[in-house]
Amino acid sequence: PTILVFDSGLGGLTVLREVVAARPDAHFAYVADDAFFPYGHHSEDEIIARVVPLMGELIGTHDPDLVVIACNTASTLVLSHLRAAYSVPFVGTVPAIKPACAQSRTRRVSVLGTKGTVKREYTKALIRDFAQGCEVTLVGSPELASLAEAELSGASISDGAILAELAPCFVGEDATSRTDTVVLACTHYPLLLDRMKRLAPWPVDWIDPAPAIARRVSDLLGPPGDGIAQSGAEMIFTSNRVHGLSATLTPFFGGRALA
Ligand code: DGN
Repeated sequence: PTILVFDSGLGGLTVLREVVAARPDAHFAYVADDAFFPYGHHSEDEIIARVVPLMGELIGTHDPDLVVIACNTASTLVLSHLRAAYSVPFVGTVPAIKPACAQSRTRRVSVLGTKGTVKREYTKALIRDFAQGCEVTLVGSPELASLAEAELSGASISDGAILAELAPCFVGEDATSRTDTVVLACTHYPLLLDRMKRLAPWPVDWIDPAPAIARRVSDLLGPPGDGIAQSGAEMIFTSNRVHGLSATLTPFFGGRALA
């Protein structure tokens, strides 16, 4: 099968690596719409007008059996439009509020996403339906996705710049009532997870939805067919920049060179 994984930038690679691990029988095309990055800075109308026709072109080019929208900023807005327009199955990436609230002991959860994601009606509905009595703090980060891209491209990002984006997630003083779970509601953020763990004022559980997305993709595809040769090829496409992509991306695939 062919799986198309789509994000505004390179954050969706944190989803791609899980899906690749779950489905080594599949062929992957990863598309970063970096000409329009960061999506978090665009209006809802602009994102819909950008992504819906672009997806039509990508489906025409790659003929995928399934599409993963590896971007919360887009998924919380365009999934319903995409499903109405195209018959291929879509798996979205949306804030993991339900599992976070189910596991929080202090009943205090923060959702760290782009400014777009945290103000979406979709996100508010997830809180209404799944907060299960938890207090949920929405933190819209203006810069963290761009900082993650910069770090991935080899720039040095200061601790202070990361901490400034992260600090509003940490609410409360006392260990029995303060934030104990942070939802990574932007696919770029796991790229900075090691640094965020070090900078956090106290330890919390970080919820990365990528493994759950990979399971969902695998369920939808069904068991690998006997006759399918392992392709393992990942093709990376971007709409704007010319990357030194292969060097940047090699660590995502266990050092395997990219096709
Ligand atoms: N990676 C995207 C997300 O999950 O929301 C957003 C990145 C961006 O465009 N700011």
